[in-house]
Amino acid sequence: MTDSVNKITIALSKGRIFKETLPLLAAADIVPADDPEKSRKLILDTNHDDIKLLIIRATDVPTYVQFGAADLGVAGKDVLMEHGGEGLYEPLDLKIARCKLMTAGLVNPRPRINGHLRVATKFTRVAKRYFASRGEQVELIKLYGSMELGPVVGLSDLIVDVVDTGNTLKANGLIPVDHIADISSRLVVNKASMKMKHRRIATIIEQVRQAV
Ligand code: PRT
Ligand code: MG
Repeated sequence: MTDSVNKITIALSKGRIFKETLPLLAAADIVPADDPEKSRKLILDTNHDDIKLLIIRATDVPTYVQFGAADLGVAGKDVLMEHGGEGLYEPLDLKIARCKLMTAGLVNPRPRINGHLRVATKFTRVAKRYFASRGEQVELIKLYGSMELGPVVGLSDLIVDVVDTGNTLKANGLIPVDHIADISSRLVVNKASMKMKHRRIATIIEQVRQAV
């Protein structure tokens, strides 16, 4: 930890989060030396010797920040809700990568079924909480992607997934049913880093806040 105390590591995922976070980081004078879509590097240098970016899977960002492998990170609220947020501060809504967390199925209202509805999703914790809060018993099926296929092939009655334009649902014959939450990406901070590196992190948060 001694040599890392003056360094700042920021965890980001490729794709929409990276693209939409770039201008916000630039406002804090943090500019990556490589484009993660072109480079195979998982650790990117920046214009500051002591600031590095980690390029990881979107769902892994809260884990890296929770355990202090990254001081800061950017993650979707969907991913944070599923992770639970232990060990993290969430000081800033970046208002990027907006979408909605929804249930969807072949029909709306939902089918009446004898017994439990089957729900396929990668958001099993969120789904469990959501249906429990409505007093509904469901059987959860964990998937890692392409959830839209679930109801089409009879794997499940419903899915829980993030929806933006709704085109993916439509293209697969699905209809949005319940709105669970509005989603945007959040800046997250490791709790120990916030204490140990307070001045630098507070400055970054403030500069990014002004750019949002
Ligand atoms: O791709 P990977 O498995 O590594 O992870 P990921 O899919 O979680 O990462 P990524 O980069 O695709 O998404 C990162 C974050 O962006 C998510 O955690 C959300 O907070 C946010 N976001 C915003 C979205 C979308 N919009 C979105 N449309 N994440 C995913 N999608 C997908 C959705 O799952 C569905 O398959 O796009 C499809 C729906 O889009 P529409 O426009 O057809 O409705
Ligand atoms: Mg994706």
